Amino acid sequence: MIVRSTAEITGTDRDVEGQGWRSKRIVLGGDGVGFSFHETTIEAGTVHEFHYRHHVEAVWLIEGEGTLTDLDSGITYALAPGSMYLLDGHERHRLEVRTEMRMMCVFNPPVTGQEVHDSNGVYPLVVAQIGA
Ligand code: 9YT
Repeated sequence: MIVRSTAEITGTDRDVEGQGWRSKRIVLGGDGVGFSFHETTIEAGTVHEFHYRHHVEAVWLIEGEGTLTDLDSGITYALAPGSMYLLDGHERHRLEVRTEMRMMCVFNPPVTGQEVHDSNGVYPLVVAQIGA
């Protein structure tokens, strides 16, 4: 059994920051359980495009509101606490974050923590600040 707290992860190499987002990788590939588990927070007023070419991801939104656009289909969804989206088709997607979002994310196969975001199929792009 593995027991961890976010306090143990904060400020370590499992606590990763990008432009407008921060992610605490709670479970990683090295834990050997077939998925990774992350707490991601994304700043209010930012817009992000993500594409996980080789991973399936489920995201459960705990706090914050905004919109999600499936860039493959063009469909836009409102997101609020309790929303879940599952990228079961490696969809390119855009997140527009109206109020700071806190979300729990599961990846299969697991993120190892060594990914460079422009390789390995993980492509987060900060597109803009809303209103900038
Ligand atoms: C919102 C989202 O897709 N989060 C993914 C995890 C995060 N980008 C990370 O841990 O690198």
